[in-house]
Amino acid sequence: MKDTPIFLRACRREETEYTPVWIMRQAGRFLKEYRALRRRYDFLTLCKTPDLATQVTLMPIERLGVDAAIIFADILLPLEPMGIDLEFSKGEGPVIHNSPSTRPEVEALRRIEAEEDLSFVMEAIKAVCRELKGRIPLIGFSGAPFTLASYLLEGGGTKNFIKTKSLMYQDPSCWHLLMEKLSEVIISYLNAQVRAGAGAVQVFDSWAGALSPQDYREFVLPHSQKVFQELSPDVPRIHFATGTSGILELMQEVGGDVIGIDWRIDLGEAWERLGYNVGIQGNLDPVTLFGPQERIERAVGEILEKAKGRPGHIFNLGHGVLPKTPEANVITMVEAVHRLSKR
Ligand code: 1CP
Repeated sequence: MKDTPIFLRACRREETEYTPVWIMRQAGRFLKEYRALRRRYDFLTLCKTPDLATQVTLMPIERLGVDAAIIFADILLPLEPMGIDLEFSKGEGPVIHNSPSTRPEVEALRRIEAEEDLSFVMEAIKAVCRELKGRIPLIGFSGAPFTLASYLLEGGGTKNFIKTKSLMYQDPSCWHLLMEKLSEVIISYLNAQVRAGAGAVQVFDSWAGALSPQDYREFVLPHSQKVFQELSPDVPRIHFATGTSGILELMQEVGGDVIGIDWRIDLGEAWERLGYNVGIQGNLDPVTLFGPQERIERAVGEILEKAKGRPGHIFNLGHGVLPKTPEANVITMVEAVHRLSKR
């Protein structure tokens, strides 16, 4: 089908005229216009006001020339209706003030109804889709159970995952209860986004690479697998994590039409390990975008060469675009992907 946007065709491993590209965190963070809006509104207000979230989602589309939009939201939003007190302090990271640490506290977490409890996200998705008119698709997203559990238990970002892993090791039944509750929330949240119009979904298990393969298999795989099994098969599903060289095949066992990788692994080798019956997304180091421009073009060319023009490659950064990245360099990258991959 010629009319299906190129990003969706690539997710289904169909031949495309060129390799599609979008970038993680393209809506927020680094755009001048976004930062101007952020001076007037705090982050949660932007997320919870559909008009504003719509505006931010659309900001990078024309300007960067990317092949997909991603809804402006955050992986932590579903935690609030579960009963979590969430704060984004002064552009720093997220902070949670009432992290559960006992079984009764885990039991007390609410099972949410995404369509109602996160209606502002669904309204923004509908509004964005009306504006995009099917020209390019909108990606919906959620955190994966492990990555959400880590924020929940640690109260924010973490280096060593001590509270998270301690719960796994010391009270596995409570860990599994928490993961089961989060999985249910994620399934409800993602399927509501698809009903609202999202044309693809990405599950971010950003920190899964912090686990040994054994722990991933025992404590994470069954829950993430359930999420993928229950996700609407009507749209492509991207499964993303970083630092995945030790768990790549396990991630594939979990599910996803496309596996997202970071720059610490060679894209050609990763795809060979996965096999070519799954798509691959990645994997430029975000710091490359600080320049120089010749190096950006060269690095783009090298990644495209590793993908060898096989159907199913979606170009992206290996992780989110960094806050002070020069906009011109992002445009250089997008143009280079389109030009160098032209078939
Ligand atoms: O393009 C976009 O901006 C899309 C919206 C988006 C997405 C997909 C945001 C907006 N956040 C996310 C996902 C997200 N949030 C992830 C998974 C992706 C990844 O691994 O990069 C994670 C781990 C978070 C948690 C989070 N929210 C952090 C990371 C903290 C840490 O531990 O490193 C931060 C800084 C936020 C706040 C946030 N979310 C989004 C933006 C634009 C911001 C910055 C807020 C601001 O403007 O101050």
